[in-house]
Amino acid sequence: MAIHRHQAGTVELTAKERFYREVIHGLSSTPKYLPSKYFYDAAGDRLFQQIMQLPEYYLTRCEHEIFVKQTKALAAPLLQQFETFDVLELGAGDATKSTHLLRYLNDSAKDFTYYPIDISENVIRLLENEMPQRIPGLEVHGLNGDYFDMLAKSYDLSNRNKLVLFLGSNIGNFKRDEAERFLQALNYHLQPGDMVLIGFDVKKNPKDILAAYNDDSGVTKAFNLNLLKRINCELGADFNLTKFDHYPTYNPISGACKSYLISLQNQQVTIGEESFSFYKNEPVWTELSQKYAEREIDELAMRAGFKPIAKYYDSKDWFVDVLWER
Ligand code: AVI
Repeated sequence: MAIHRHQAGTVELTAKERFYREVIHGLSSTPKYLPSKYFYDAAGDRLFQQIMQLPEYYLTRCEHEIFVKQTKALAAPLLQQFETFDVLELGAGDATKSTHLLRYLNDSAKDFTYYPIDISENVIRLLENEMPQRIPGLEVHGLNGDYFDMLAKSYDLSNRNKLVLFLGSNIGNFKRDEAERFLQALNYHLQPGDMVLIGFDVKKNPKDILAAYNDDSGVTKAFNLNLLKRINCELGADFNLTKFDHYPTYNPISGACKSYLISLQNQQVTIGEESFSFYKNEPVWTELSQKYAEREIDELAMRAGFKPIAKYYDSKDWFVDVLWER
């Protein structure tokens, strides 16, 4: 694939070139892996919407319950501490859960602006249209781009205190050291007194966790295989999807829930000019969904320089949203 060269010899990769490079790097590694961030093309977004409705996928329902039943408690520290503020949501998606909190804050007649941040332009456009209809009077300013670039931009737009939402156990898709670095970077981009509300999936009965990533209807399998479909469509590969199976695992000690694609036979796959051999039963690691114990979450707060303020569990204690202060 041709790479674009700019003045002074700097190389700037397009999104497609980066995708290609990361796929080639992952499949050239031992053991093979593919980055889960590439699950989310239009088909992947639709499949993830279906996953969130599955009876086995408890995460969304548990966090939704927290936002519905504990709205007042979630809002209390914010209303006590700030006169005016901004609410930023990283990876806002359809903002279903945050809508409950935003409606409560809006009804409290506080002066605030909601800044949904997402890498999808489409998501931002939809939220800018929809949110004021859901919550009349809500001020919405969508920011389309990289989380930290957009966070910095939000300070250019207003220097009010921030509440940053990072919900849905998105933090679980980072390795533990990556999560720590991400939270340190988040801390670096905030001002003293700012707050973050982060959704963590907690360690629980391993069977309940595994079932969430191995649903009976096969939606999670389709979601995992869609990554190969995307590589076929966008990078001209020739993966045969019927020759790979979905295999999730959960380690109750480490809390790592990992999904793999298993090659069902010895086979050769071509991506552009590259060719890759897969042996029968060879795994390709595609996703980490890390689960945390409460003590591990507190440690993470400390290592990233945040002060824990409050914890909001659902009624089963399966999911927690933690409020930390910078
Ligand atoms: C987006 N993320 C938090 C989901 C998770 O649970 O790791 C993605 C997902 N993968 C399989 N099912 C859902």
